[in-house]
Amino acid sequence: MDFYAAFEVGFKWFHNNIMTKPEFFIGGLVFIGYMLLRKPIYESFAGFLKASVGMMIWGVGAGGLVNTFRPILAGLNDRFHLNAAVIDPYFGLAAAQKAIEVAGVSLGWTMMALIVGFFWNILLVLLRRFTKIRTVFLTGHVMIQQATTASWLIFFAIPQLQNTNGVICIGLLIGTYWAVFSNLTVEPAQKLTGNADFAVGHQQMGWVWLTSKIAPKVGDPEKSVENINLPRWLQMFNDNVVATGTLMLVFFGIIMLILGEPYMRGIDKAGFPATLSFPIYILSKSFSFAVYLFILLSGVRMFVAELTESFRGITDKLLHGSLPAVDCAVTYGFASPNTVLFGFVCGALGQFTAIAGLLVFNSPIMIITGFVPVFFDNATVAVFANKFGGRRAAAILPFCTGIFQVVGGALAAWYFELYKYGGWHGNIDWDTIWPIFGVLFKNLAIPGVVVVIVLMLVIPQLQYWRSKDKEQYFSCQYSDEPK
Ligand code: ASC
Repeated sequence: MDFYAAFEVGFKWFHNNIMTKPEFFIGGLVFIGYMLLRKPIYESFAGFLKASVGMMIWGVGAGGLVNTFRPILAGLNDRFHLNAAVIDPYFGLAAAQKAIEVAGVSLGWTMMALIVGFFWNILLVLLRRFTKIRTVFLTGHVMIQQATTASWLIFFAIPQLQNTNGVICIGLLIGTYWAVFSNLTVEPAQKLTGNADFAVGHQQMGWVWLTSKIAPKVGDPEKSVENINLPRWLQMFNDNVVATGTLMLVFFGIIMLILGEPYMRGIDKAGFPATLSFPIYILSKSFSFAVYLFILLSGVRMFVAELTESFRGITDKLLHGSLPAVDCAVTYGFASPNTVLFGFVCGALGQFTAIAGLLVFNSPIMIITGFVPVFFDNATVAVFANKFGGRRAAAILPFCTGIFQVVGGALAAWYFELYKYGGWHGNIDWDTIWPIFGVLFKNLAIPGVVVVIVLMLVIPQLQYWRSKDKEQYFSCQYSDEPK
């Protein structure tokens, strides 16, 4: 066998066994990271195992969500010609993966794009004297969701990029977003936490920055949410399971009631036997959402813990002095639980108002609230809004965010055709910034991608140019005194 034939066999094997099995791909990465950190082989193996098993558990949760709810969403479409999409990154991930598969592209490409993006982010930090970028995005599960949605935007908008060139394009694009937008959160995050030395690496980074700029104009930081006594019953929503179970009971309960018992019996013969009554069926279906989300989150926690440690090891070694950009939930430790709940409630009100608007105006796309954006985006916006503009900002800004999530999510699900698979990556940056990028890709093709990357890279230059103290910019130490 000559070299090329051997290479081809090797590549095919890698493609079929690793790239299309993300659990082993991520597990393998963790293993390599630990080996680079000179951990003993048995620890590296344990890391490989936990990351792989964590991703497999995650897969069980994600599959359960999609399989349970797709028939109900399909029912809405079938009976009322309403195209319903859940705005949630896990539904969005499942929808984008399905669309990519249907387009005939291997899901392994999205994992490759993720790796390209990660190393591009590191390179941008290594060159920070020129790029002015100080942060490495480390939130693994979010990176998977974002790399997958970005892949679909590119494959959808520019079909000639459904190949390795596309993978590089997507990698550069998503890596630039990770680097530039997490870099935007340095100052607000450092002010919030009293220089705890991390930035936000999540799904609402553009919005965190915007909030820190708008909030002082909306309210007074002295009048904080902390001083309000929220009713005790609201505090039950602090619990993920309670919040999700209730939300889904309301949403899917209404949908199933509208579809009606005979219809549900028709489409779900196995799950709805003749002996089971309709109310109990509704209760059990709605609660199974909370079950799958619970499974999914425990899987996520397991593999993210490994991934973060192995990634962080790599970056610590390579990039001393840069900040890690981590999950938005870390910021909640620097605010009162009141603020988090406040954001969730105001954001949910915003979302419900916008959904009512879609109904009133006969929108061809129906949006179903997903737990992750309505809770985590709005809680994060509230935490920063409260810090820089007090309770007025913490009420108004999440409410507006909720409206943008629904309207932007509906437009995006429609334009990028993911309503066909019942979901859209409904976090706020992905309801606003990314759909605009996607429209540019669709209309300008490859030059559109170049324009977006270049424009993003200009942002840190402007930040640096506008900062008064250039040394402070690179030391990342900010006083939290309001201006
Ligand atoms: C997300 C997502 C999650 C949550 C979690 C919040 O966007 O995919 O699982 O938010 O990261 O801590």
